[in-house]
Amino acid sequence: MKLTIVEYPDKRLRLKSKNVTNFDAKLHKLLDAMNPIMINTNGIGLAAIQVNHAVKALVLNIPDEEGEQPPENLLEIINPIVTKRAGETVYQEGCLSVPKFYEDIKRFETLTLNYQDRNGNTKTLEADGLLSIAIQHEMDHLEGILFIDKLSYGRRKKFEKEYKRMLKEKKSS
Ligand code: QAP
Ligand code: CO
Repeated sequence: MKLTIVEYPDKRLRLKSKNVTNFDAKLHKLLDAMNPIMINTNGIGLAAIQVNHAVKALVLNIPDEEGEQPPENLLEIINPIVTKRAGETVYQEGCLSVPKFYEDIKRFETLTLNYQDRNGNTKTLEADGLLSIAIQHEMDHLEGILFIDKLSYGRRKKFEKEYKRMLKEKKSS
């Protein structure tokens, strides 16, 4: 399956993703294709909507202490629901769909999540640290929300100006 990353300001990023109902070969193919594109583009998390599939599927691979992302650390999350959230944390986030921009975003510090794996088995996960932040970022994608939507008016304006300039330079090069 050939996938490409959908980039801001593409309107497809605003679609609301639908629940996965069939845990079939088609879903497995999508997940199997999302993992390498995330790794090869230096990502730590990717939602299916970012590769033009509006379904509630995420892949995550948080780098270990050596900064490595071995395949056994891959986390596939389908149909997530947050059941608990607590605390507050700020982290400089980026997004594969908003290349080259990083901004401080406030998130919950810890979460408890119910989700399904690729075979439809129900799972529970308690997350903190970067995993918790990444899950919240990716779950926002399922609602059509980007991290830049959480910026103050002033910082959003500054982002739009810089991003437009970058797109222009990209076009002319
Ligand atoms: C979401 O983001 C995230 O601009 C995943 O040029 C972000 O993988 C979760 C990336 C922060 C937790 C904390 C961004 C790669 C990757 C770029 C990513 C870029 C190349 C972003
Ligand atoms: Co993102």
